[in-house]
Amino acid sequence: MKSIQIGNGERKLALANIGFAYSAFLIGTLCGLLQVFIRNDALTLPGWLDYYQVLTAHGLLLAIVFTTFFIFGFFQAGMSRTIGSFGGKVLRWSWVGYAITSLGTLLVVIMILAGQASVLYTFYAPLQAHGLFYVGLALFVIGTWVQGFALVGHYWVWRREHKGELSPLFAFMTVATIILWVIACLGVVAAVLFQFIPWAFGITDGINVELSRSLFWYFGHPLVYFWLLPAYMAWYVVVPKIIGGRVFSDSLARLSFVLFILFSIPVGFHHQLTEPGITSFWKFLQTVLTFMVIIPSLMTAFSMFATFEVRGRELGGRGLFGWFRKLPWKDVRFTSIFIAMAFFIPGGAGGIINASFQMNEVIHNTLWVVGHFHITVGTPVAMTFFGLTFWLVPYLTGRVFTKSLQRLAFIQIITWSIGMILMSTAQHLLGLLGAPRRTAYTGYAHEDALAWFDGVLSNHVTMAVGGSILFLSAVLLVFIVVQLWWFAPVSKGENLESFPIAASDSSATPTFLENWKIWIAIAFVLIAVAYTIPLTDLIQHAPPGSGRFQTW
Ligand code: HAS
Repeated sequence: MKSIQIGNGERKLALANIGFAYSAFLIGTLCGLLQVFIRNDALTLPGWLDYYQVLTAHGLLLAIVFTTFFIFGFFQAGMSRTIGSFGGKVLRWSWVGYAITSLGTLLVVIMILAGQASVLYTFYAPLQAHGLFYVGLALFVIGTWVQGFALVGHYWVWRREHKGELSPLFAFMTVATIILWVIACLGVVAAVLFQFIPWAFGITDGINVELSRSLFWYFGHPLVYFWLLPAYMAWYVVVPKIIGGRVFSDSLARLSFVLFILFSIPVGFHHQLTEPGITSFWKFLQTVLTFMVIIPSLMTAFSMFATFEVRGRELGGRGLFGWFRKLPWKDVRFTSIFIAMAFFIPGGAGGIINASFQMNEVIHNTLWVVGHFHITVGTPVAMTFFGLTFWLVPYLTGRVFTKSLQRLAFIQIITWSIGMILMSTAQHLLGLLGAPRRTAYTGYAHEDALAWFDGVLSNHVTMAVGGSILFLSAVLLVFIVVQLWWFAPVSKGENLESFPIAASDSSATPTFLENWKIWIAIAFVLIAVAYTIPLTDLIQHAPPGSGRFQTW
């Protein structure tokens, strides 16, 4: 099928988002490299740079800035491809949103560089950053809302013009992800506007610490699905096209996204299982809901295996696993995302361990959690984004993903995988032995604690070697992006890169799946059940507000 090329306005917009994402990626990964060397006692930072400053920049630039900007670039390109070119209004508002998000990011980064905000990406009170750091965070969220609402507006116009029709799967999933994001952000917006900003500017004296943490995690857990769902969009909609297949089940795909809207939010307490201010009943309830949010991921796993098997058998694969060999392993756009999926099997299993109350006691606040998020957001999500980058940037710049760049892309994904296996395995094992997260190098003058440094894999050297390979891989990726942006040959005619969207048969899909009012209403009911009483409790029985602490 000849590809529908993207309008010039959306092209520039998507490129602006992706460009911002990769700039943050490069600086963020450099900060990651510094982390592993400091923990290994191989590096001492100069006096003007602090471990927690670097860690804050690392977390924010990679987990928040890289992901969010990339996601919006992907959404904008895909929405224009599936439901048509943006009108002038959508485009204008998207640029306004982009400008606000960028301004917020710059403010946050300036505050971190100035040494005024070494509070890590969770910005837990009573650590206190400069007030402008929180203003920057608020602007960041507002900017994403504006960009998100512009896309929803575009979708709304399409639905008005296609009454009674289900929207294309990509558009459905984009809107579901934006709904999830907007509802999730309500928690962090409340904390930033009503607690942190007045406190940081001296308008209020104290802060209710437990309330601020609970509002953060109300946001913090669905945040991980805001990262994951665009990756799932690629798995459901892009990958089947790349391998020459179809979406396995349109209704299953839509249902899994609806389940994320329902169950990803009322679960934040599973990040606070060790905190005393919340009674065990509410922790239990939110843990049960956490197990519900695992279901759509299991549905996704089933759907992916089915997609691969159906396609592999169409290509002549025989026997139990013959179909597996028929998949297009030489196509890096597929292989990268397949490896990303494979990483999510241990990543997801680790999540189930974390969510289990007794086991959480063992791993909470240890390096295990750092290992967990590097094989969830750091590989399944990030490597899916790399896999998308390989064709999305040429699609937007009109250049060719040449054979030599494809070879480099293979080296990039393999080195990323090796680096991640080494680093995250060491982190998981060190965490099980009790090594704390968020701590610079320390001698731990006790022989049991020193054993952390001795294991074959469970040592800080392995972690540093993995981290170094990851950094080299990141530099290679940025090199590929630069080539695809400015230097690769310009494509002509049949060489033109297309945006792969697989056919999805929605003839048997129930239309109520696209009745957003039902899902938003149920989501709010579940949130009210899970949060009203414990949050009221935290407000009514609040201890005296905490003062400001700057420990750096
Ligand atoms: Fe998590 C902590 C529980 C998923 C990210 N998580 C974190 C933190 C981050 C994070 C950043 O309950 C640290 C936050 C901080 O700074 O303190 N997590 C879960 C659970 C899931 C889960 C139950 N997490 C994610 C995802 C993330 C992410 C996704 C980012 C994108 N997590 C927790 C808990 C904590 C936590 C506690 C707090 C720990 C503590 O005490 O601090 C589930 O959603 C996971 C379900 C997933 C699956 C996997 C399905 C597999 C699929 C792949 C199929 C593969 C195929 C390929 C088809 C059940 C879909 C075939 C391949 C072959 C090789 C054959």
